[in-house]
Amino acid sequence: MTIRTWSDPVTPAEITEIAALVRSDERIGERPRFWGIAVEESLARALSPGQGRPVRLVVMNPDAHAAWEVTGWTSGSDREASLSGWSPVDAKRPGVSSDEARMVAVAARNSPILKEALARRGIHDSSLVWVDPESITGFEPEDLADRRLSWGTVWHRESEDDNGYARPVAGLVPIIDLETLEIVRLEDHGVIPMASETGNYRSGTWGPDREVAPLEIIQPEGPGFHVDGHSVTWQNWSFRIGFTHREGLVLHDVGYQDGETLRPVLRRAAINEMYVPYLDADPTAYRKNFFDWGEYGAGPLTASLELGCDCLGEIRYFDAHYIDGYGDAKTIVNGICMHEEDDSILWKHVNTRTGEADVRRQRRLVISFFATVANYDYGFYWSLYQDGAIELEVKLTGILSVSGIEDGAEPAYGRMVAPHVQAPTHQHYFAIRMDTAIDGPRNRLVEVHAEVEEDETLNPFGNAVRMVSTTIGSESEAARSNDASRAVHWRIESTERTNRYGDPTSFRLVLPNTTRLFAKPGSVVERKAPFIAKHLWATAYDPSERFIAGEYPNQAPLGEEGITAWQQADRPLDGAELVVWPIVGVHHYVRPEDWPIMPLQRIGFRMEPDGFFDRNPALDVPPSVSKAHCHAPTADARAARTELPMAGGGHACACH
Ligand SMILES: [Cu+2]
Repeated sequence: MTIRTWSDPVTPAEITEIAALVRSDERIGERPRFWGIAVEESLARALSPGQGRPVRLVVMNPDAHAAWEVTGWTSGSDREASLSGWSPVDAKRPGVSSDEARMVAVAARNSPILKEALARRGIHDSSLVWVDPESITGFEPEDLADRRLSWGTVWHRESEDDNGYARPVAGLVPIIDLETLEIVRLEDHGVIPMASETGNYRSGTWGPDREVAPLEIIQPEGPGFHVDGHSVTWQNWSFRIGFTHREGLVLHDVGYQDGETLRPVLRRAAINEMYVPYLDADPTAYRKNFFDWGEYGAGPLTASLELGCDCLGEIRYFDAHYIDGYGDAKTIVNGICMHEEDDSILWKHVNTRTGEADVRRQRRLVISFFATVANYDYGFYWSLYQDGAIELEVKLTGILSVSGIEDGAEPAYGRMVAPHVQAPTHQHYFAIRMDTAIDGPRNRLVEVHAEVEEDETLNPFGNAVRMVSTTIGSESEAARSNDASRAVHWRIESTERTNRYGDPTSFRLVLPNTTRLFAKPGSVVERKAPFIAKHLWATAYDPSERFIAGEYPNQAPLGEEGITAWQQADRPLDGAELVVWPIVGVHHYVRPEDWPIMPLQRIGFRMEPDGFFDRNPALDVPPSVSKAHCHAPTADARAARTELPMAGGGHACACH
């Protein structure tokens, strides 16, 4: 049996024993709400497997307008479970659990004033109405600003199994007190006709399914990875899988076995925050700007892949656990998926003189999870490659967050997707946190760009171009912008190890050159998430600086916490325990084809060894051997296939 290590996800037994201790304290009142238990990693790192672990969670007493951050220790080989501290937290600011959201939704749709407003729109069965409580940060009405609040988007379904996000009830905005579950205000901006076309997307709605040929991925000898508890090795890579309430999947201690040496690359990597602002002044849309991780939490939003597996082949799943809003341990069966994928060509050359072809197919190990954030579905796929590269791919799908629109009107800040339905332009920003450990804990961030050689004696033909490297010396310089036209990229260097050319060993960080924020200075969107203005941030590691928008961004004072506040310390970064924060963003100018369900969009980034190795580290990948031949077989070839010898040295086919 594998003994739990410090980085393993919090277990149901740990959640249960800690929640029991919290419940025995009378200050939490009759109907406490819980949020966000996770292991305190900075304290846990020094522990031995099997020891009790430090944890932190939030508990709220909605009747007393009070909340606490509770710390404690789970039981283990060395201790009984215990609580160690109760620190008051501003009761407005803890994230909203799915259970709290459901309480609000039920209370709202049973509210007489909402029913009355629905009746004005011809909706008399409120059981078919959904009210989604949305975070209100920055838009709290002044006279209600000390309450824990939410505002609601309102949706109508034609039947129980209708797409719940296809028929917006336009013009209606309830403001809801999350503690008392009352609608404290109801804005009605006027009746607009409902969507007149179905938004259903399930098989058969729009005609019969097309035919597709079967496709199977078979690994007859099983997968190429080895798993021990939450520790994984694959090819030369090793890492441990973690999972937190706030971030979902976490990768710990990612290292690369280079001969006899296990060389560290990343100490920790996770999606730290997601920010989604809508860029439309419509009264039901302008408040839409969400910190989906800090205001809700990726952990509980993680989809069980039992409900619909999105991986193909030999898959290893990991369950994930979280505390629900009532303080009970919940398990997401198959929350994390890990599998190997064929990924086209690793390297190839044909010697045209001799006709010899050398080709190696690329393989990657993919560790992924999907979070369903109300209407949207986000997949997060970390890939490790045989050439030492690490990639994050974010996959966006699900249902657009739409608004109603008047007859004959044209959407000024969006696109029409169905009759009486428009989808506002919006953005999705993903803030990734990586605690780097390139060949050890001390690293350096270097920005690289291309520049023409201005010295004419050195550049007589005008074509000489330098790559200019600039060390980012301290945090005041560590808010960086991309510029693809100057080939901007970054290097994360070891300050302790050099390669055979005397250069620091390093990894290159390549980020997509995406749009940034357009909202005006001083706007809520601009002040709430200042980190989206740049593509890359860096800080010196501090265990208390965990989340880019701050510990509790829900109803927080705008822009006062998080990375822009931390960086004012201007700590030196050269040789620091470096934390880098790439911000990748999608500017989503919607297409009609994104409706009624959105085909996958992708965004992500790549880290690749850059002087980390002395040469291509994947020269030892053998030619692939496949039983299946990849050319479209002619009838003759099909007949002859059984007689075709495998070419010497395994010259199996590799198409691309
Ligand atoms: Cu979008």
